[in-house]
Amino acid sequence: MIGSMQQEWADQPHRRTNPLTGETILVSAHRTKRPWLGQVEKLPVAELPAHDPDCYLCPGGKRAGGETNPEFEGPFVFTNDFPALLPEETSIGVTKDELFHAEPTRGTARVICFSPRHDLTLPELPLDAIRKVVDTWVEQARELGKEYRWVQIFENKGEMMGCSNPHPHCQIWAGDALPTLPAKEDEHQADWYAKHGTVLLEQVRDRELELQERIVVENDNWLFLVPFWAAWPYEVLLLPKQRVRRFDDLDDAMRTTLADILKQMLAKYDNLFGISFPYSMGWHGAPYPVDSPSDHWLFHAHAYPPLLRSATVRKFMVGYEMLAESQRDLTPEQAAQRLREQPVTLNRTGHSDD
Ligand code: H2U
Ligand code: ZN
Repeated sequence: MIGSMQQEWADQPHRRTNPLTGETILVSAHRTKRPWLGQVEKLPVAELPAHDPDCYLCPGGKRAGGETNPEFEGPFVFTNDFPALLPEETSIGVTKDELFHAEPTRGTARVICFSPRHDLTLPELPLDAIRKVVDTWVEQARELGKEYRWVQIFENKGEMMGCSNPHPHCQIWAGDALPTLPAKEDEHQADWYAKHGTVLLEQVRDRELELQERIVVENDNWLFLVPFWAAWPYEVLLLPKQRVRRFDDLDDAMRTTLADILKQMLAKYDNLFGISFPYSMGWHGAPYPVDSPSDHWLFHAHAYPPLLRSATVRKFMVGYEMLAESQRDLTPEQAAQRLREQPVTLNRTGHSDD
């Protein structure tokens, strides 16, 4: 019985399979006792001004593309000045080469500044401001989903995750192709649906609600859990309690409760090591167009933080991970417990909310 395996899992190496991707990870929790003489990360700079005149994401900021940002008051969306995808048709055709396959692709990229405040991350914003960010995600997904098959909304937070600017923001890359990871998730969810007639992630959610071993925080409409198959130490998965396929399906109540649970989960992250917690977080829903087959899909978000043991000790996905498969030291159950113990409001001081 899975519910009683916690101790064995913590003591003995084993492998777990991610049903969304088919990938397997190695769990070897007994290794956390080993001595550490490795890299110590520098702590992120704590104090930021509410407005930075040199910031290209602040109201009135000058961007690399030559434009000046308006004096925005809520979330502000603009087309990325260095987009990885371009909307124009290209002259590239599909190569008829089995060994060197290439194909054209179209798309666009945007940036969303969460708010005019240079210094307030998502969990530090008031609830109504986070709700506006949620509304912006929904609007953007809807709009771009009319033209593109996949709309990837994601946030890189913190220098450790390659974030270029501390002004809280996220990115959208939308394109006509279904990228590798969502394509795997689509395939595995479709296979599950064909085999069982149920929705894979709804089954996971219901089991987790029964077991209460890996759930971190929940409210009326949502829950955050550390997935059974998590690869990153404090990786979490957000699932809805209702049948939601994509951003488009979120009603008024679900948007408000989404803002609320995000604020709580991200505050827990910050509280864990007493810093503004770095991560990459992003949203996955059924591919567009909205009328494509999506009964097998459940909307969700993944967050992948790089930290392992403290504000300064990070997990490297190197060596075995690059050459064999992902490996983790802490069990997902231990990670869930540590996150569960954290308060849902920020402990960190030093920011005024005015
Ligand atoms: P990241 O910090 O997650 O890299 O996001 C910042 C994005 O902002 C990045 O994709 C874009 C970069 O291309 N950007 C602009 O569009 N205009 C600018 O003036 C600078 C940065
Ligand atoms: Zn700024």
